[in-house]
Amino acid sequence: MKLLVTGGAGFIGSNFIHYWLKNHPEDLVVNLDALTYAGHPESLKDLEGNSNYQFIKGDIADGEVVKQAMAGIDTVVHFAAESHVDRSIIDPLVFVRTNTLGTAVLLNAAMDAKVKRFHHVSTDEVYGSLGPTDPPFTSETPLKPRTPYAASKAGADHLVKAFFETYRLPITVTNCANNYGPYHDPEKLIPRFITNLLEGKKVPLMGKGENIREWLFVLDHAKAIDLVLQKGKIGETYLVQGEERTNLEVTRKILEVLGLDESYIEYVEHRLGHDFRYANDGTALRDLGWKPDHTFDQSLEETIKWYKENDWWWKPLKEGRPNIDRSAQIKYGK
Ligand code: NAD
Ligand code: TDX
Repeated sequence: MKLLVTGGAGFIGSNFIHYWLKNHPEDLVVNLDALTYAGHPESLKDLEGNSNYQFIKGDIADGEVVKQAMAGIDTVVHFAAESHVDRSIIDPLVFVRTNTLGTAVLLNAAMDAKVKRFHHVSTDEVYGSLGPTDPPFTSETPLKPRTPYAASKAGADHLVKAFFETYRLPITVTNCANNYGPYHDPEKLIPRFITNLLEGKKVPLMGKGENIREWLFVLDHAKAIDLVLQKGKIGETYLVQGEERTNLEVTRKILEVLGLDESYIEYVEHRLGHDFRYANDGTALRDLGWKPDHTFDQSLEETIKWYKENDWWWKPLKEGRPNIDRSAQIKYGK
């Protein structure tokens, strides 16, 4: 099989490529990535010289580049996106361009190239925010995004579905819970908190840490996509479930593993429009045969160990990053 992976230099994409070449060593993987601030080629440096791996530096919103990258491809796995909610609050247009327009450009080229499958990697955030006792999202839940990031991803989800309904492009979609694991950019909650603590700094926990997310180890997400590529129904959306935790529970677990106390928590203001809770009904995927290999507590410990042993990877990424906390968001809003 010849796979085009978009956004393969990012967190989930790089883990997916490692997973794929380990489990399908006969396949060819072409990675199309623009190498934005979130693209880290070092995450794939072990693949240098591997004849089953090719890298193309390019923008998914550039029709010419995409057309060339799509030549001879039978399966597309589309990860490329702007992915950080806080950044989307201060710079929404780049999210619309990459996440929505970029997906449309890819879909168009996939039609022309007559690919056998276009798999779109989406997020549970497109369904909006749940209250504490609401039932989890299902694939029938109407999209109700509340952040510029989620809205730009919801636009992409709609386009993917429209290309199936209108042109019968053979698509599948996964909407996944929050991932964690190695090569996760230190702007996101778990790697930010681990790396701050490894540097002796406090961790900025929004509100009282009461917001809830579901967490899934990144290789279990890769395994879910693999299964959907093999057994998923064309045109279908599959939700990928994780383990629910409040942000305070996640923070306490990281502190416990590192042997630190709660004086390292700095309570800060919520991001604008902070979604309270996401939760997914994973029945359809479990019915296909998926179950995660990793538990949150154990894999979080392994992830912390990875960050301890790989500061060469994350230290340079923390230097000179812009301030995107609530005060910067309010300033943009005015
Ligand atoms: P990431 O920010 O770590 O990586 C994104 C990658 O896309 C980077 O390598 C970046 O260089 C590339 N990219 C950005 N704009 C591009 C463009 N215009 N053209 C080509 N490449 C471009 O993101 P991630 O956390 O790995 O997320 C990957 C996908 O999974 C996204 O679509 C995201 O919406 C989805 N998702 C993420 C999570 C999560 O917890 N991280 C959960 C569910 C779904
Ligand atoms: O410094 C922080 N302090 C804090 O309290 C950060 C970065 C986050 N938080 C809170 C906000 C959220 O309630 O932690 C929670 C998780 O925040 P993020 O790591 O920014 O993730 P989230 O907003 O939930 O979105 C993530 O999961 C779904 C990914 O970034 C998305 O790309 C994915 O679609």
